[in-house]
Amino acid sequence: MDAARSPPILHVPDPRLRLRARLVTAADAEAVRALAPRMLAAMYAAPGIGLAAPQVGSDLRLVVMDLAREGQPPAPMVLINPEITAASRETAIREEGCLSLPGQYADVERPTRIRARWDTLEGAKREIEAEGLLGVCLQHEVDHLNGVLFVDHLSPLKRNMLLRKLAKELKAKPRP
Ligand code: K1U
Ligand code: ZN
Repeated sequence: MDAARSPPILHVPDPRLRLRARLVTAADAEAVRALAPRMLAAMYAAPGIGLAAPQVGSDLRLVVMDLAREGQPPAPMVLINPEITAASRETAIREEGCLSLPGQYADVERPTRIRARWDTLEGAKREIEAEGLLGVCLQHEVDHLNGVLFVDHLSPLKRNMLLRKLAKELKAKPRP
């Protein structure tokens, strides 16, 4: 898929980022097959390691990710109806970014280990235990499907500082 044809990524405060996405059903199969490669193209072009459908204005519970390290072959993942089914009581703090809040980063506290399940494009069921960047990215993307942004995990003071900084930067440098 040509990155030039990838959909634009919505930025905060676009209200579509705050909507709860709906479950993908069999009737959505064609839409998902069309959207997933376009989302991957948008994610690679950004660049990022994940992208959720609401970030491109879709209401589907659909996520793409690629956590391959630099120099490694691409490892695109398409996750349909992903769910976090268990989370550790233990938490860890890790820096996060978000393609809908470009240039903004903050330390976020989340469960260290999770179990997640989803359906694949081929209709198979996947279930994994994840920690580290994979665990954080899965939690971040499932949050997007529920209208939650990483800033919602910060104190009101930190969140408002970051949102004000973003608004100032986006005003100074509007998208072409
Ligand atoms: O969902 C998103 O907004 C994508 C986001 C995913 C994410 C990053 C870090 C922690 C949790 C979730 C990003 O991809 S931000 C950009 C980024 O992390 C990155 C960009 C280029 C190279 C490596 C990482
Ligand atoms: Zn994000």
